Amino acid sequence: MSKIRGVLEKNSFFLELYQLGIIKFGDFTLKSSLKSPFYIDFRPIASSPELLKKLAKILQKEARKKPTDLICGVPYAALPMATALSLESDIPMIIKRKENKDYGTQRLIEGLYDKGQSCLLIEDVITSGESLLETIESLEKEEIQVSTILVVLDREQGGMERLCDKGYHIQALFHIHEVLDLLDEKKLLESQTLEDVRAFLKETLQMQNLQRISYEKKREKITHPTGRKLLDIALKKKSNLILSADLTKSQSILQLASSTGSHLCALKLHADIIEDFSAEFIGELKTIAQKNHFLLIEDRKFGDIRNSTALQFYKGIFRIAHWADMVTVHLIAGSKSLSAFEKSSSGLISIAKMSSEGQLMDANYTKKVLNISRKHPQIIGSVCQQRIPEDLLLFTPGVHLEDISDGKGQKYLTPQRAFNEQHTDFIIVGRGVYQGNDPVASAKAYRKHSWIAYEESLN
Ligand code: S5P
Repeated sequence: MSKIRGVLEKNSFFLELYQLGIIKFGDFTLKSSLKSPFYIDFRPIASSPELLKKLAKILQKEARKKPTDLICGVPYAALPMATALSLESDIPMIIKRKENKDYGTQRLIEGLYDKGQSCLLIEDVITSGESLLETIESLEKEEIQVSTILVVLDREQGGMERLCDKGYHIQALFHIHEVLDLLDEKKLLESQTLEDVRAFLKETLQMQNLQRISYEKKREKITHPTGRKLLDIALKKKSNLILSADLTKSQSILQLASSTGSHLCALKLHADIIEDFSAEFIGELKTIAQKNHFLLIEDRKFGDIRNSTALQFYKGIFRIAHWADMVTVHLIAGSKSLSAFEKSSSGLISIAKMSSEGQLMDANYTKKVLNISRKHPQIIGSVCQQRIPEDLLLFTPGVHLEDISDGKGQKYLTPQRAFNEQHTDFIIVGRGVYQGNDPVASAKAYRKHSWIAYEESLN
């Protein structure tokens, strides 16, 4: 209910912005010299304290999700927005100069800050992301770390993807296609104008290859046989659901696996939480997996030096190497530690950014993990909270049909958001399935919603 209220509030806020004249339709030439049938200009918001306050409140809701030391706005249009957010949140602001002055301190960043502090960056509109990158460069020169970027409106012309590819955590409050749908619903646009703008957006997307790619196309980019097998299963079963069977008794896991198996493309275990783990249990689980056509993932999150990792993978009571089709790995010990897996046919899933509140993987770390993952022949994809390069499979945990939190630091998003905003390939769902009264019905619902979300995200 509160989610619906949130959407309605956001929509009515946008309509007020629209009345202020922030979007104009006609023939325009953008900063990049690209011709465009619409133009967005947020500067008039500075003349409306009321709307600025409302925007600050919406931004604050998002900003609260991740602590930050500083706030900065990309000059100039985002300056009043950053100021309003600073007043709303009590977080100090710094100012990026557009031009360096040739007198006084010659600083590009004004205000009080310390090296190593984190900064939330605000941008009004993103097109190519060029202005954002300029501001980021100045901040990083001062050793200020950009923790999150909040954009008010995404023109959907490649900027978000560019920043994501560079490993930054970026989020937009509004996307132009949603805005067009809203204006259409309120009958505020002529149908010809709508058609022209939609055609323009589609064309620029195609030009830049920004639409998410289908599983069939993805299959051509993934070289590891396990990655391909997973995609084949997804296509055959029309399922991109990975069930996280975080139960502690082997019988409960076997029961869950056989009752929900026909809806899954993979089942994920934490072997070390199973109180009565045994080779027989794994044998039975393997049989269920083969019968129901799904793969097994061990979510071990390996992260030690090569020698210990190899022992943890091959030895001990779990003997993971003998049954796991895929395992999760942290790259914290460096890429050489991955040679522990070189003789195995298991696919590796790297952890590039976690879904828990306050997690410590910053943009730079994520960027390095993704770079290593792209080059490593055994890494089939990554766990991350944002779009990643399309030659990797994206696995998204922290998915729930409701946009909620578990009250223990897990941040959830819906399948729709995971597929449309992050272009995920597979969702990982645990409690959303096994904790309800009817896990089979839940697995069915997640499978259905996620497949629809995947198909929608192709358009
Ligand atoms: O960042 C992460 C990475 C993983 S693999 N966040 C996660 O939640 N996970 C795992 O996904 C987590 O260990 C758990 O097994 C599952 C999510 O479970 P849920 O019950 O919150 O859906």
